Amino acid sequence: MEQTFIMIKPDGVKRNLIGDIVSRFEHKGFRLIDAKLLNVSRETAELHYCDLREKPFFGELVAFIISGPVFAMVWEGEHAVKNARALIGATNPVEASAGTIRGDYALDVSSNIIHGSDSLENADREIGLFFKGQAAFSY
Ligand code: RTP
Repeated sequence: MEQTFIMIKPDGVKRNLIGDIVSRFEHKGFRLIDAKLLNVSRETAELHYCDLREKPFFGELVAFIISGPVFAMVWEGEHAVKNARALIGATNPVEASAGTIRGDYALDVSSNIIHGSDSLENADREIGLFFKGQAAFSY
């Protein structure tokens, strides 16, 4: 059974979308393993997005992630990484299908509501970064 790391970004928290997004993951069949509301430090944001540090938008992305609280979660299920990415939709909301989270709630790539791990390796790394190791709950 896979686990994936999901984070509602500051725009999603400010727009009161936590309940709807959690509900979508529950209805899909995922199990919630851990969750918390937190302010991300600059150091953690830079580590989280370390693969993108050469991109021209890296500074803007880090500034955005630390601009307000995020809601970090660990969800478990079959093919959790790919199934979660399907619920989330394409990175650029212009390309995200209606019915996906980004397709329904976002207009612009720089404020796209939610992050989901893009591989099992990154899921493990991100869970470790935000939850200091494997999330605790299992049921
Ligand atoms: P995420 O990591 O947030 O789940 O997004 P992703 O895998 O779908 O996309 P990725 O390529 O990893 O990009 C991470 C985040 O960077 C922002 N971005 N801005 N201004 C731009 O052209 C641009 N491109 C990407 C997005 O917020 C994206 O989610």
